[in-house]
Amino acid sequence: MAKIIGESLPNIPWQDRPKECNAPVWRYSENPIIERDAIPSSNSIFNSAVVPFKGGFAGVFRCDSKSVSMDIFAGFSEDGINWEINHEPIVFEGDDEEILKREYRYDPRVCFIGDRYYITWCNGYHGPTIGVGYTFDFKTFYQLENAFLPYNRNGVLFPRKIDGMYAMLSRPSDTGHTPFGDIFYSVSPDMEFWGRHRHVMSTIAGDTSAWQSKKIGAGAVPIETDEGWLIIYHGVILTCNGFVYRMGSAILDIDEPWKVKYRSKYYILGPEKYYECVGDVPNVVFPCAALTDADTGRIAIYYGCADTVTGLAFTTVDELVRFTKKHSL
Ligand code: BMA
Repeated sequence: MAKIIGESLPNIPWQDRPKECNAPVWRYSENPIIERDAIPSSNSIFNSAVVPFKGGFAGVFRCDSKSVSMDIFAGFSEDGINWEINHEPIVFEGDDEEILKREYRYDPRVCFIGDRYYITWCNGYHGPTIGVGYTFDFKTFYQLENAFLPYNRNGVLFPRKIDGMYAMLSRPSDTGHTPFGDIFYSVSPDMEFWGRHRHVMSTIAGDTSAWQSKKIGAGAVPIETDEGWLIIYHGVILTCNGFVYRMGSAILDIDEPWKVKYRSKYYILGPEKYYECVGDVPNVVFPCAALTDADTGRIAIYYGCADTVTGLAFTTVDELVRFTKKHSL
């Protein structure tokens, strides 16, 4: 039995796997949990991240407005399923006006480290790069330096220091919709200066695992397990009708996370349901967060659906580790 190394979360949202389902990840029966118009200004609410907070849950949500401006909003929930999202976007405080200038912000991740909740997101600064900020209470937010030069997306922090350094996965990209992309690992002593960049994993050429043949990007904050860091990421194939986004899993070495121990050849969730296949951008499932309960091994995955609504899906550490090892490339 694989084990999560982390906190217990007895109130993690949960549903047992339906009897007829033999997939490694199964959807919440009432998906989507957040509709596109959950706040008055929103066109869509999707690629978003949540964490346990004060006995309930808090999160940072990507809400695109009715002018289709991309921004990030704080939200709160008692059960992780029913969310109250603020009607105004996050306003960051910080030391440097240059960094606080807002172009656009999207695809947030939230990671608790030490005494605070760090937020990373795709931040417009003469092209997309990785914005970094933090909060203690989801009311006041502080913005730090961008982690990297543009162009970069999918910056995802590890939930603890590794070898004395903060650590982050990211995906160097381009100004547009990036028809390429591999995952890299970088470290920082202070959350400001990032370096010692290491290649983690590339796309898979040919038809061995074609769902991840075009580009890949880290999704949820890595889950520490006794087998290594379990990561849930997205993989993309280019079809005659454009990109299709699916969810995959891999296990990274615990001390040297740029070393991939196992990586599933098969996707763990793909766009199949109506709300995943039809929306502003069809055929997208895009994971940005996972809640975990170390006592039961339960994992609840939050993912964007068709760039329009937010879905919830479940698995267990044992199931996902077993699947990833059994079908490893
Ligand atoms: C990526 C990002 C995501 C989005 C996805 C599918 O490049 O922009 O925010 O969900 O494309 O459109």
